[in-house]
Order: sequence, then C-alpha cells, then structure tokens
Amino acid sequence: MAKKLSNRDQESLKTAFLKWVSEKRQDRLSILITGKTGVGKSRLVNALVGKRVAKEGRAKTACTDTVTSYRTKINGVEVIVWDSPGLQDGTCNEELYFQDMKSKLSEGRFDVMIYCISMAEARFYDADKNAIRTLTNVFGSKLWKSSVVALTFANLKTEDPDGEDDLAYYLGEKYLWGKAILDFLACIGVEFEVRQGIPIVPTGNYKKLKLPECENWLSDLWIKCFNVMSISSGLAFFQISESRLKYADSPTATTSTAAAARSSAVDDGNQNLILEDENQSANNLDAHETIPREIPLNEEQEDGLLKRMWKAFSEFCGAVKNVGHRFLRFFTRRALVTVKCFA
Ligand SMILES: Nc1nc2c(ncn2[C@@H]2O[C@H](COP(=O)(O)OP(=O)(O)OP(=O)(O)O)[C@@H](O)[C@H]2O)c(=O)[nH]1
Ligand SMILES: [Mg+2]
Repeated sequence: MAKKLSNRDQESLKTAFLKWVSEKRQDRLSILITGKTGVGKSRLVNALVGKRVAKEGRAKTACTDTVTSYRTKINGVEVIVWDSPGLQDGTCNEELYFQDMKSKLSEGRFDVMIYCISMAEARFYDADKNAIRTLTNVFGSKLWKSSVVALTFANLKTEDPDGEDDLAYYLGEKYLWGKAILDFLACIGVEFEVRQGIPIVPTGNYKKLKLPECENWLSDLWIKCFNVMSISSGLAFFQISESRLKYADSPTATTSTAAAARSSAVDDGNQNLILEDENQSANNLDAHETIPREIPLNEEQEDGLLKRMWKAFSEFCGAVKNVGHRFLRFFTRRALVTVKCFA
C-alpha cells in the first residue's frame, strides 16, 4: 500500500537528488549531426535543441560545406552542434572532415550522434555506406553506442503509391530501411550488442509532427537521444530542454510553455546565437517556419525518463527504500505532487 513520505524525508531526498544532479550533470553538450547533403540535418538539430543554430535551406546546392560547429548556451549548458557538410556531395573528403572534427572534440568524443538518412531515397546508396564506414573507422564502432539513426522525410512515405494500405506501406519502408542500415553495420564489424541498441527513428518536418505509429516524431527523437546518452550528458540534455518538455497531464497553459515562448521570441531574432564563424548566418529561406516550441511526452515516455534518472540516482546514493521513480516528477514537473512510497 502506498503511504506518504514525511516532509523531512522528502526534503532530505530532494537535497540529495539536487546535489547529485549538480555533480553529475555536464555543463557542455556535444551533438554531431551527419548524413548526405539535403537530408534535413540542420532542420532536425534545430528542432532538437529548440534553437535555430544551424543554417537550413531549400537551395539545390549544399548549405553546409565545411565542418561547422555552432555554439550556444541554453539554460546554462554550452551546446556545441557539429554540423557536418553533406556527405558524398562531390565536394568533400569525409575522412578529412571526420579526422578534423575528432581533433577538435574535447576528449575525442561527442555526447550523441544523429545519422540522417532520407526515407524518400529510392535505396540505401553507396554514398551512405561509404560515409558510415569512414565514420566508424575514424571514431571506432563504439560510436554507435551513443547514436541514433534518423529516417528523415518520413512524412513523404505515408501514402502507398499503389493506393492499397498506407500504414502497411509506411511500416514496410521503415522496416526495410532499418534492416538495410543494421545489416550494413554488421558487415563492417559493429558488434551485435551495439547494433541492437541503435534506435531508428522516423522524423518529418516542423509543421507536421505526427507520423503513422507516432504522435510526435520530435518527442520520439528526444527520448531516443536521451536514452543513448550517458547519464551525465542526459542530465545536460534534460536541462537544455526543460522548458519545452510537456507532460501528458500538464495543465494547458504551463509556465514551461510561457518560458519556451520567451526563448523562442529571442531565438527568432537569433540574438542568443553564438556562431563560431561570424560570417555564418542562420537566416535562410525557411526562417519564417517556427521551431516546435514544445516537446510533449506521453506517460510512457515520461516514465522511461524518470526510471533512468532514478536508477542512476539510487545507484549513487544507495537504494532509497520504498520510494519509486515517480518521486522525480516533483523535480521534472516543477510542481508539488504527492510523493508516494511503495511498500
Ligand atoms: N518534407 C520534409 N522536408 C524536410 C525535412 N527535413 C528537411 N526538410 C527540408 O529540406 C530542406 C533541406 O534541409 P536542411 O536541414 O537544410 O538539410 P541539410 O541536410 O542540413 O543540408 P546541407 O547542409 O545542405 O547538407 C529544407 O528546405 C527543409 O525544409 C523532412 O523531414 N521532411
Ligand atoms: Mg545543413
């Protein structure tokens, strides 16, 4: 039966948790986004961090032609986005790009890599295979432990061209892409345990966040990125997204929404943008399209998030008897909720 924690116990647990977070959380987050040219890399990373850090465009020529790192500060965390040039676009030498990137990374690693492949492509071309092989050679196969594969342009695959079964068509495409990528990783020697942990996430555009099988691709991507990160990186990722996360039973006009609205207003003017290269402008053809303000998490997603934090916290401070992971709602929602102990 559930019973209430005393106020004193709640307070000491809160203090211990906050101390743990402040010690554990990184103050810097490195995100690598890569894939062929025009597959929506910049758009995706902007949606993920909630700020128009990378230049997006509809131009037929590549927008990004050198390894560019964008630095910005979000909620006290320094966010570095490594936006690689479009791979195999005829103008680049991937090996040099990746070596260059590796040499610039602190400790030679990033917190999460998002490899983008467009689902609108007819097949898994050699260009992607070569890029994946080179990436793996440069960073080692462990890089896939903290990676997510984004199947961009999934919104273009929601209608069966034969007019028969839209959902079956979409699921079939998703399955075939996932299989092709994972089979290829097996071919180049990425271990089974690593391969099976790589999330394959269909993603779409800003305006239509719903995809078949998924209410909101951005929420899905956010959770998958959080899950593949170390807990220190994950806490930093949570910190930069805190004002955008919205929970299933949150009241409609939350303070989070208001805070996100404020940060988005600043973002539209690019005033917070700290670009490494002053000549790079994030203004572009699509600048009028607003980055999604909220990342709504359903109950299952919120539960997964809390469980992961709770597991790491309780391993650190010793199991907290009779208290479950939902205790952390107290912090994640920034609202007082009844704290229950589970006997
Ligand atoms: N329909 C649809 N359009 C997208 C999607 N992702 C990106 N776009 C559009 O595709 C165009 C290119 O997107 P970018 O994010 O600039 O692509 P990129 O991979 O960063 O391109 P380069 O930096 O030039 O290599 C933009 O006009 C986006 O609006 C998507 O998932 N669905
Ligand atoms: Mg780009």
